[in-house]
Amino acid sequence: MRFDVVTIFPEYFASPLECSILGRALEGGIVEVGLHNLRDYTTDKHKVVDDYPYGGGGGMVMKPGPLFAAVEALQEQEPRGHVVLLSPQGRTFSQSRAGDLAARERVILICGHYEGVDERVRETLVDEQISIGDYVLTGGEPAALAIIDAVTRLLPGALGDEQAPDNDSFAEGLLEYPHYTRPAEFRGLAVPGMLLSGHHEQIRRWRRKESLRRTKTHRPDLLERAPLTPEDLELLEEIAEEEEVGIDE
Ligand code: 9D3
Repeated sequence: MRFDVVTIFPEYFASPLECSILGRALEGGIVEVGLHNLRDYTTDKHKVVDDYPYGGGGGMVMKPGPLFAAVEALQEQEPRGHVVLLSPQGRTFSQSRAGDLAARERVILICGHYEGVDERVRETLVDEQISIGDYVLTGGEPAALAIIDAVTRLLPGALGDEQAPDNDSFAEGLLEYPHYTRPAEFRGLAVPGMLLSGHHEQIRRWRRKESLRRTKTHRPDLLERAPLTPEDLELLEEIAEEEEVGIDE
């Protein structure tokens, strides 16, 4: 799969793309990332990419000309890219949106800046707008990186020998159970005895229960949407009873 990123800060992406799983996926040819400086698609001496808003008011708007020129130049190459504008107005990114993008051969990511982009870019150049959540970034670049990261690790071979991507927390709809490693006691804090018991079936059930407990406490919204088995309902019943005891004591 290939990403093409249109940005006024191509250098922003350099070290994240070299590191860890992303770096290895690039080296192994599992993913390609093309970085395109928007200023290269300007035609004026000062390489201006923004201008004042019609109608007045504060802030600057990204001019349509350079964005159209950049995307049209990229779309001359095969295959055609799915064009995503990173924008606070977009649909919120999620594990399932990552999966949708991972199925595409080519994605063009446009990083916005200033107060936003000229509306004609949105209307005619862009296939989809994506936000990464309800907080204000300085621009679309960190959002583009988050998307490249989440999508790349889903590509076949990207995780190497490490765990399969569909084994993760959000993919299953629950938060992860607590993890421990050596030593068995650290600064007086013990690892739960169950994990040292060697009873694999009991360990599996304990982990599932702790997953459910955490999700109930920290992300009740996820629990509502998660596909729950009859065993899960039984475990949630146990958790509710433990909580009731907690209130009395
Ligand atoms: C006053 C209105 N602001 C919108 C919240 C203007 C504005 C602020 C910051 C417009 C763009 C930006 C820069 N942010 C992004 O380009 C962006 C973003 C984000 O800020 N949060 C979450 N996801 C994204 S994707 C792109």
